[in-house]
Amino acid sequence: VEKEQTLIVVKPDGVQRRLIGQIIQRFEQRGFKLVGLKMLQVSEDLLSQHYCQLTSKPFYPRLMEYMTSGPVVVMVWEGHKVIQSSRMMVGHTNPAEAQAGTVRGDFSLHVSRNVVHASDSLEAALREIQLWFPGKELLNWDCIDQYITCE
Ligand code: DAT
Ligand code: MG
Repeated sequence: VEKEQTLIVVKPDGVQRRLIGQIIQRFEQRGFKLVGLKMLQVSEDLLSQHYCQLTSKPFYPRLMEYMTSGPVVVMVWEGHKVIQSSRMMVGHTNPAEAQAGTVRGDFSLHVSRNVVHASDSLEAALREIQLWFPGKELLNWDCIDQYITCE
């Protein structure tokens, strides 16, 4: 059974717009397994570590402001090729270029309010999961249909 995991964050605009349920539904429907979930007001410290590769970008201050403007919902999803698949499900960083059928392509218009985060590589996923879910917060549970979705 494939144990690949990725970090998905419903950003403050997604929470404000009551999109949490629809986003979770897409990942459940696809067949992925939820192994961690929490709602929090993210600290600037955690966020600066999360976006450490972007600190020199001109949009970085606005990104920090946006991401700390309200609560977020952060999740870890597990399953076969979940990192690549969830990037496809989330869509292009800029919603104007995101395909219909993706979260960003269906729910957003502008890159500075793009509803959701998804880890972009195995290294990023490992790093981000460790950052947002330190210790032993993730659950290891058996899903009865995992022979369908994970092998
Ligand atoms: P992604 O979220 O698709 O992985 P990223 O890691 O390059 O994209 O950037 C992280 C976030 O920063 C992105 O979701 C929205 C914001 N961002 C990226 N490029 C931007 C830009 N040109 N203007 C404003 N915000 C931007
Ligand atoms: Mg990214």
